[in-house]
Amino acid sequence: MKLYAGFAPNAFRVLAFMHEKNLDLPIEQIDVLKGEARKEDHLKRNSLGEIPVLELDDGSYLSESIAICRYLESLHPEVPLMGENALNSARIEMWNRRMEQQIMGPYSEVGLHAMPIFADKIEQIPEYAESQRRLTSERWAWFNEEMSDGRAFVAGDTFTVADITGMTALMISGFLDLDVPSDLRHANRWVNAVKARPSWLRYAKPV
Ligand SMILES: N[C@@H](CCC(=O)N[C@@H](CS)C(=O)NCC(=O)O)C(=O)O
Repeated sequence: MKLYAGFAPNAFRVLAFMHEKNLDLPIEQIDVLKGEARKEDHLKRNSLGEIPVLELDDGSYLSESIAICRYLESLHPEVPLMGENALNSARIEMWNRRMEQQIMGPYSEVGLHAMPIFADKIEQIPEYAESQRRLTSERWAWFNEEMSDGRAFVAGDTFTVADITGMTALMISGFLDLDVPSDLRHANRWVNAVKARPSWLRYAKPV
């Protein structure tokens, strides 16, 4: 197996997931900023022209960060990051979706609609970028309220893939200069905890 990845938020999701599981795979670097993900070579791997992509031993490809994480979790159940029983897995899935849609979503939209690199990918609407920018604060306020019960991580007492998805939003927030509001005590407690993870220290900046 080989992972096509690079310094980009969704690639971070898989790289951090592997790091948390102490899992090593050969990695081929794709430079998103240089447009390498949209080149013909890579379009053969993923018709959407995106990373991450996992190349399997039979030569086929798997895209979508969460699908790749799911596959790696099945092959390497230790350390479990996606749950260990029906209810626990469902709760982690619930929180992963929430972090993806409620927290990471607005950040991704700001990036897509405001960063020059995406100008030829979608029709950028600056007003929409601004409204999504404002929405990030509202969503963090919601998250802060959720975390006010004192739990250590997004889905409970242990670190899971839902935290990694949240960390991905933090990575985008760094590109956009759009931090978590400093007065949100519980949200910032979580931010400090995840920013101390080895996976963050290793992959949240270019390597
Ligand atoms: N839904 C996909 C999203 C993948 C994606 O958006 N990848 C971005 C990097 S974060 C990309 O490769 N963009 C390349 C480009 O737009 O040129 C996933 O979860 O893997």
